[in-house]
Amino acid sequence: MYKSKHTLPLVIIGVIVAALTAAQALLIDWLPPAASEQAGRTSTLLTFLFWSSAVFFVLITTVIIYSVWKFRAPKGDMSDGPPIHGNTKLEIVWTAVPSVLLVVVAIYGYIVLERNEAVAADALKVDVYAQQFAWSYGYPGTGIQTGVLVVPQGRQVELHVRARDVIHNFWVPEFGIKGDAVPGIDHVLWINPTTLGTYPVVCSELCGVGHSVMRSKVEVVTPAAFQTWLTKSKAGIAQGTTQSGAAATAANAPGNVAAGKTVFEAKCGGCHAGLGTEAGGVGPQLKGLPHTLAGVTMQITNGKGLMPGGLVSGTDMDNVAAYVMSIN
Ligand code: HEC
Ligand SMILES: [Cu+2]
Repeated sequence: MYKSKHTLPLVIIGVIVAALTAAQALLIDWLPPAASEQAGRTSTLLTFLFWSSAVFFVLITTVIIYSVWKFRAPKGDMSDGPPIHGNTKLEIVWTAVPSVLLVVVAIYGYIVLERNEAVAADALKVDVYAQQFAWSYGYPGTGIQTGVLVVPQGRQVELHVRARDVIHNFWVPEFGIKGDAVPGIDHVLWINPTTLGTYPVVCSELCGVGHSVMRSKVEVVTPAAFQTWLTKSKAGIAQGTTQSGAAATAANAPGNVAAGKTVFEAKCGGCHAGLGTEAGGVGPQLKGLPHTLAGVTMQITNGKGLMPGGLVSGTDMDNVAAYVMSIN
């Protein structure tokens, strides 16, 4: 019934805008592959939101482009346009359609949130500590403190995110989850890892001069590998505290440079570039500085300036100090 001279140009413009929009939508990898149940749900929701927005974007842009071109004022025309007083039918349509869409989005969003935050009875609790400019993780009841988050595949992880200084934000893009780390608040996030692999942990809240290097890693391993890792780490701690030199393996004996390099990568690499051998990080290049073992140990224990103290202790401390001495 609205077949008019406007139809054909509108359709042509619409097809062009739709093609450009679809090309952008489809050619760019907007999201990393989902590695958790939560990420699967959130990306489906995002895809739904994206395509709903794309449809309206195409409709509205098409009408705007056509109107700007077709109904522009002729040169020299300084008069007002013809007075138009509302259009009830149109107004009902543009109120009703977005209202329905908003209700749909609200319900869908609620369902996703509810499922993403469903707590499993056997959830693994892990403490996440954010500080300028490093992440560290603790496994309650085990004494394990690490610079890399290790979690088992297929079991829910309950992360208790806390900040030691200013506000940070814990974000693993592949998990589809992020959450603020706020001083004084225990912010709980739930993740059900589905895919084995190593993913980046990113701070996504501007937290100071080292914000962009505040990164760490999360490793999703098989449940069996996780058990092995737990047992090994616990044994390492026992050896570290009891100083039972005889039982210490070469890999975690005090002053082991190779083990220290691993510690350095996890705890110090965010600020000291190139594993301490390069300039350009928040912290200075360590290679080539006239260090003494006592000085290095003191620096790590107490911190200085922007470098926080207490990042490592025990065997890790001996090893990382040995590593720093080795690159002198
Ligand atoms: C949050 C960023 C950050 C982290 C993490 C960090 N450092 Fe530093 N580091 C610094 C800064 C900044 C300095 C310079 C401090 C100053 O002199 O004001 C520094 C200085 C040092 C120095 C002294 C260099 C000199 O001038 O002699 C050593 C040694 C050192 N860091 C080792 C480490 C080790 C080992 C770790 C890991 C346990 C580590 N740092 C973690 C930022 C960091
Ligand atoms: Cu941060």
